[in-house]
Amino acid sequence: MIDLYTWKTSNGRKASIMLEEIGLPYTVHPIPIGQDVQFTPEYIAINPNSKIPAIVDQDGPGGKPYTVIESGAILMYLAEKSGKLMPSEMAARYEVIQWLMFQMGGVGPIFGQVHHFERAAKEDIPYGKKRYGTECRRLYGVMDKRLEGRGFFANEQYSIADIAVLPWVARHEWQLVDLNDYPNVKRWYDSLMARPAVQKGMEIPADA
Ligand SMILES: N[C@@H](CCC(=O)N[C@@H](CS)C(=O)NCC(=O)O)C(=O)O
Repeated sequence: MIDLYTWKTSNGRKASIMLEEIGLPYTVHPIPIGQDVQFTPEYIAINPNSKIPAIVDQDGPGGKPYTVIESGAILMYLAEKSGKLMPSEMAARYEVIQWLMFQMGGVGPIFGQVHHFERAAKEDIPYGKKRYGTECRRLYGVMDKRLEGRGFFANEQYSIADIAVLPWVARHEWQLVDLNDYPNVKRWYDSLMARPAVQKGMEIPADA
């Protein structure tokens, strides 16, 4: 059994989509970050960085409980544990890792800043909107090129790289992005959103 500590955000949903895809049983522990639950001593004991998501695998390596923080590391851990959504052959595996890192180092931080300046900032800061909005659209352009003639980010296989990017693209309206401007991203997005596991993972945490 896996304990998932999460909230209704793009990073949180990467973990819940993955858990739905691989079919491992898990218990959801909602961490409402707007109420600062991530800063409680109980949660800091799980994630010293006070961010969601985190998982505790009660049946971790050596049969002992094992905690994983950082959504990219969680995806890699669950892929290795389940033997799914990450190829074992080296070149194919590094295709997945490259695009996973592209999401972790680029899409996540930049789109997160767009969300902040467009939706959360208490004052209007045109410089922040322009800087992060421009980079966000550039990243959509990179993704559109990558997905030209490809079904998925890495190889011809659905992988944790796709799962990492998807919940961020799901917020394209927050980013003031029209997916019709990026037809390859749109095709990829529509095909993934049709997957029952993705639909279920995108609803976690439910009723919170
Ligand atoms: N690099 C981290 C980022 C996690 C992250 O930023 N989580 C946000 C929600 S999407 C959070 O917990 N925010 C709470 C806070 O900043 O206080 C990961 O990928 O897991």
